Amino acid sequence: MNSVVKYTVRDGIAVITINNQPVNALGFDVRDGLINAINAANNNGDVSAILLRAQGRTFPAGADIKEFGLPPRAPSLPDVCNTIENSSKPVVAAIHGTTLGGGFELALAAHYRIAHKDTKVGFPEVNLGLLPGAGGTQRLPRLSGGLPALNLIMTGKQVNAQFALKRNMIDAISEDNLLMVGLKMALKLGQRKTPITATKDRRDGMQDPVSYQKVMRMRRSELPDDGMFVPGKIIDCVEAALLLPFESGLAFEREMFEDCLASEQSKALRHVFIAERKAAKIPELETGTARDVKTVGIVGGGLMGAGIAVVMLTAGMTVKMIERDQESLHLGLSRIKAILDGNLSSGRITKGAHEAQLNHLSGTLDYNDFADVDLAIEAIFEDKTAKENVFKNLNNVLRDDAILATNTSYLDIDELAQTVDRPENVIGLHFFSPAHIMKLLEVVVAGKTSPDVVATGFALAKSIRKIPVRAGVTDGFIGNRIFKAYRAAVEFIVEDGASPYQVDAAMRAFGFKLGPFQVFDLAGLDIAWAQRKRAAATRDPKARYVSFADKICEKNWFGRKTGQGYYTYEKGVQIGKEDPRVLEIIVAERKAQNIQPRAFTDKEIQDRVLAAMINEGARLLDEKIALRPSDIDVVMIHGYGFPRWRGGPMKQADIRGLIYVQSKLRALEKEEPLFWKPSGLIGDLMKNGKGFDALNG
Ligand code: 3H9
Repeated sequence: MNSVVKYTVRDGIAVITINNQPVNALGFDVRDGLINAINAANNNGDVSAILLRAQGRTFPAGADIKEFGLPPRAPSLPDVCNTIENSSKPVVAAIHGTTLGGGFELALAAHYRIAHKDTKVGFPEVNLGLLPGAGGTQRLPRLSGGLPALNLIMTGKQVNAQFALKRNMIDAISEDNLLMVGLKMALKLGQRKTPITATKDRRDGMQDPVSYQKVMRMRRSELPDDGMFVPGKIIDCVEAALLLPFESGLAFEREMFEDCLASEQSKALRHVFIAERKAAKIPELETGTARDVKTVGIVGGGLMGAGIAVVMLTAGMTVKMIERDQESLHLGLSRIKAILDGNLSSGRITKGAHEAQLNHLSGTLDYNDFADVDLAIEAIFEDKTAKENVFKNLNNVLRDDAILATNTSYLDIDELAQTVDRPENVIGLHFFSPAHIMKLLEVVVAGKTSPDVVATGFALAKSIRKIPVRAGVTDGFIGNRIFKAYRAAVEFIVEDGASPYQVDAAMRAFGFKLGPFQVFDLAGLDIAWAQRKRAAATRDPKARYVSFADKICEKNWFGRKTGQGYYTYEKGVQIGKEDPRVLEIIVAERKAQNIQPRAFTDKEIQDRVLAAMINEGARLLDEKIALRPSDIDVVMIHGYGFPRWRGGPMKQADIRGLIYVQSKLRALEKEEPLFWKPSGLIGDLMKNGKGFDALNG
């Protein structure tokens, strides 16, 4: 039919094969080819039935995300699904891989669905701020019932073939040769005298409308108040499947889909989907070759070291952990074991995997035992001299091709690399705590890091299922530099008149799960205090310094771990209570600085925070610390709780418009010139009529 849809006739069966690698996304060519192929089969007197299948690793994983936002091109996906459903000859969909979104909708429109035993099906549209828009919300409830359909569409989860069969989402499972089994079924259906009921006319799943409506009501009242736009629309569509004739339900779904597609939330979520994948594309991959990493040495058995060890063990690697004394080693190994035991008892891993992971773990007090590791990661406390000593020890024992990684959050990796003979083997692998849960990995490329070592960092990230982002060397890399600007902005706001509790509430209303002062309490106020003290000697005297945080620390109020920080924490309770004594300290500091408190609206707080993050992001781009704006978004979403549906700070800049951001910064610059001075990059982009998106490539 065309280069991505193949049409052949075999024993009276029209075999239509989609071949649009890597995931057979349903772009224009595929849709066009499919319509032509179905029509050709219907017009061919020798064809009794149609087999719809795909080549490569999966049946289509959905509509082509990259086409969203471009002018629509007919035929649309709903047209293709309707053509399949209205085919005069039965269509068997033989599905495999990850049959998702529009791909699953194609299958639902067919007259019979047979899945390879390893198939996963699902509707991940919700993760893109969308809903299934090619009949999925109307056809699935007709087959499997309201609740299973709603669960699948609302959660975006993938379910396996066995589950799908039980819920009537598919009709059969093929153990192996899917093509042959599919052909056999097509032949059988082609010989039937009576036509098969099309999905649109089926009611198998809709036998209990009263309880079904109850479920709908329940679901609506259970909707989380998290600012997400699409879940309510999904409920409306599934409800329409119950209440309306098929054609009207389909029209309603289309309207809802268009609303979602045009929403800022969906634009932001689609941006993040693409950004996450783009982040793995870095220049070093063009020349670098990844080295094999099978054995990993970890220096330090604290929370971070233990989390990293779990990540490596989970990916099937051998882990050696070194500590400075027997007691610390025992503690480190016990931490790892506790996490692995938790994974076993929660069913995340099997007994066999748990046993294998423990067998792959060992501890030592002797650096000589690291002679065979492919990669050593230091994860000790943040102290330059201590880390340099670790590197010197590693330098003495590691193989020439072994990689030395540091998990430092702030220290200068170029300086650290000078302590070893082979600086080209030195890299930063900045995990986020807890390392076995957080998805982000900043891969920090120092001045002399070789492309092979960078390529290894990215390959490693893939095998341990992390999202890697390339960063250059600077104090705090990408994430902590922006977080520092975030901290400064909210401290200024509080010193100028807002309470930490108002700031927290405003940022939660923006979409963060925790406000910044809650995060400070969680991380420990003493850590930032120590950093402030270290930086005191080199701080620009013209820079504004907010002192209430120091005053709180001077009382030994270090946050959650001490039961008192900006909030008071009762034993065993995670959520802190507001504390008037904290407000008194802030009021006293304002007086001492001669600051007349003023009122802030929540929007003003959000705008200032965003302006600070965007400006710091622009500086990072200017300094070439970050490769592209979308990388910054990925870091802030996966490492710092920036709401995914807002797309990240740099996407927010584009959504708000650079003129708006620039004018905010200009106004704020009058208050505090050093901090708020707009990055030159913002002006340059504006001059060329561009947004940050133009730099994403
Ligand atoms: C939809 O269907 C709407 C309809 O209901 C209604 C329409 C009217 N489009 O993730 P990977 C690319 S909405 C375009 O690294 P994995 C991806 O960018 C859609 N491209 O592989 C990457 O490209 P590159 C609903 C896509 O094995 C490459 O494929 N469906 C699409 O880790 C490999 O991807 C979804 O939301 C796409 N739909 O995971 C499914 N999908 O190499 C989204 C992938 O240039 N996709 N690409 O960077 C996924 O969840 C995963 O990609 C999948 C494979 C599980 C399929």
